[in-house]
Amino acid sequence: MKKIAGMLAAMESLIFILMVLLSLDLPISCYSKPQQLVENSSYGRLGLLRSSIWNSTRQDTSRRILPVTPGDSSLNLTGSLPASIPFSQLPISLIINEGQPYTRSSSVQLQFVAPEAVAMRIGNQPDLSDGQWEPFRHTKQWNLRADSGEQSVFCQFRYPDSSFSSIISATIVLNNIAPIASFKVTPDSGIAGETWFTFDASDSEHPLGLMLRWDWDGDGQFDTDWSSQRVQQQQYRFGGGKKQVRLEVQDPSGWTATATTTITVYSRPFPEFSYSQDVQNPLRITFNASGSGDYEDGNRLQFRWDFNSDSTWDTGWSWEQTIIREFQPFETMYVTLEAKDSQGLTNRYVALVTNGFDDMVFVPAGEFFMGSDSFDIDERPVHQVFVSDFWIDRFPVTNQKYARFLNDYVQRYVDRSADIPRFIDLNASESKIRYQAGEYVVEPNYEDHPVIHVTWYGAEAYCHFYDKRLPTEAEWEKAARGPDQRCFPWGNDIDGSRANYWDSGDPYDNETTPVGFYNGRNHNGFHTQDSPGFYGTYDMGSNVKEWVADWYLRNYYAQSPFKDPSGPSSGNRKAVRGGGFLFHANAARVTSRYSLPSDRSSSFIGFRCARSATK
Ligand SMILES: [Ca+2]
Ligand SMILES: [Ca+2]
Ligand SMILES: [Ca+2]
Ligand SMILES: [Ca+2]
Repeated sequence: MKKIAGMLAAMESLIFILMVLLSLDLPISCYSKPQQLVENSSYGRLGLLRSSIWNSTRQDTSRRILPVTPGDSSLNLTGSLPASIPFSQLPISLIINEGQPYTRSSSVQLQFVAPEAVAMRIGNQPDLSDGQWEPFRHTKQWNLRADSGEQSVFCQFRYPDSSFSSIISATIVLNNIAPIASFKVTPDSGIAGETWFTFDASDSEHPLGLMLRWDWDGDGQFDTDWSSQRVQQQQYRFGGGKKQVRLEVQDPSGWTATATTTITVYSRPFPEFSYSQDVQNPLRITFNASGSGDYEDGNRLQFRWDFNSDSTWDTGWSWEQTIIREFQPFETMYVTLEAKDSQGLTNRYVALVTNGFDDMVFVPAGEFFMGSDSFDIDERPVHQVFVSDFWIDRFPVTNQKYARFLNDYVQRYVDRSADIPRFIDLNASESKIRYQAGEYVVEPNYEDHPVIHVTWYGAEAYCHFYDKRLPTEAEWEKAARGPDQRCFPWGNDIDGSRANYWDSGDPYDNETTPVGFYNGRNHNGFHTQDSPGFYGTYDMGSNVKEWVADWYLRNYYAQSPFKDPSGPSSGNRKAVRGGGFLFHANAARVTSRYSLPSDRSSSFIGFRCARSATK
C-alpha cells in the first residue's frame, strides 16, 4: 500500500509535467479518448488507454501501462491517470508504411505490435463505428478515404481473458496531388554582367509545400541547392544569346515537376587592337582590331576610332578591322577603339600608343661567323651562327630620346617615378640629362650624343616602352659585321676619320661624338669617312659601348647553340659590345666583348634597340 501510495505521489508530479507537455501546441493531430480501467489483464496489470499523438517528425501512439498488484481494490484509477511513461516502452503500436508520414497510395500497410491481442477492429472514425471485429494479425492492408490530406487510422485490440480493449491511432498524409512547377522571368532579355533577372516561382504549387532548385543555363547541372525560396535574382557573366532556365520543384513526398523557359542574354562586344609600325616609314602605324570579338556575333563587329583622345571620333562606323594612321615622331596618344555588335551594344578599348620607332635597318636571316681566334680569349672560338630576320636601330639612343622617354614614362606610370634612379645615374658628372623644374632636360649641344650612364635596366625599359627590345649579342655582332668576317663594321682598317676612340683626334676631345658622326661629311673642318656597318648601322664599334640582352659568360661561345643564341640563362653581368671614346682602336673590333653588372652604369656605355621581324 505504502509503496503504491508513494508511487502515486510521484505520479502526480509527473502528471503535472505531462499536462504541461500536452498543453503545448501539438501539431497536426492530437486525439484523446476517455480512459478506461481494465482489470485482470493477462499481464496482471492495469491498462490505460490514452491519446494517440502524431507530429510532423514522428508518428507514434501511446498506451500507458501501470505496474500494480492484481486485485488491489484500494486503487482508484479513474479520471486522469498519469501518462508519464515514455513512448518507447509501450508494448502496443501501430505503424503505417514503416513509419513514413506520407503516402501517395490510398492503400497502406498497417503493422501492429500488440502482444496477447486476439482480435482487432480498424476504422477511420475515433469510435471505431466503421470497423468490424476480426482476428488479430500483425499486418493488414488498409484503404484510406478517397480524399487526399491528413488521415488517421484507428485500431482497437481485444485481449484473451477480458473485455479490455484499447484504441490506438496513427496519422498518415495521403498525398496524391502532383506539384506544379511554374515561374516568371523579368526581364526576358538583358545584358551579361549588367542585367539582374528576377525568377519568380510563386505560381508553383503544392498544398504541403515545395522545395525548389534552378539550372540557370540549361546545361543540365542545377546551379542552386534545394531551397524553399520562391524568388531568385541572377546575373549572367557571359552572354551567348538564348539560355534555357529550368526550375525543378519537389513536394514533401518526393514528387517533382519541372518548368523551363528561355531568356536571351546578350553580351557587349570586347574590342581590342594591336598596332604595328611600318619599319620603312616609322610614322605610319597600322591599327588592327581583329582581336576583337563578341559572344553572339563572333567577330562581325563595326568599329570606330579616336586617335588623339579628344573625345571626337576620327572615323565613322565601319566593318574594316584595320586602319593606317600617321603619327608624329615619338608622338604618344591614347587611342580609343569602340566596337558595336548587331544588337547595337557597344564597348570601348583604350591603349596608349607610342611611336618610338626609330630609323632601323633590316638584317636578313642567315649565317655569319661570330667571334675571333686571334684576340681576347672570350672571343674564341670562331663559330657559325644563324640569326633570324630582325631590325636594329641605325644609331645608338640619344640623350634627347632618352630624356623624352623619361618624361613620357613618369607621365604614363605616375606611381613609378621611383624607377628612374634604377634606369639612369643623373648624378654622374658626365651625364648630360638633368631633372629641372619637373622635367628631364638635356644639356644644350648634347641632344644628339648617345645617352650614357644608363643601366641595363634603363636600356631595357626604354626598348620595352617603345615595343622593342635589346639586341642579343649575336644580333649585335651580325648587324655590325655582316657575313664576311670583317674586323671593323666598315672593313678591316681603322683611323680617326672612321671612328671615335681614345685619342682619335675628333673635335670632341675624348668625349662622345654625335651619333652618326662618321658619315663622310666634313664637320667644321674635321673630315670623316662614311663608316656604316655591313647593313647600314652607325657607331657600332666606336663612340660608346652598348648594352645587349644577354648575360655575359666568358666561354659561352664554346657552348652556344647554332640558331639564334640568346646567351646563358643566368649570370652576374650583362654583355656590353663595341668600342668607345675611352678605349683604344683595338676595342672597336666587332668581336670584342665587355660586361658590367646590370644595375651599374658608366660614362662610356649606351645602347640601341632591336625588334624581331615577325611579332
Ligand atoms: Ca547549370
Ligand atoms: Ca553581343
Ligand atoms: Ca579624335
Ligand atoms: Ca675620340
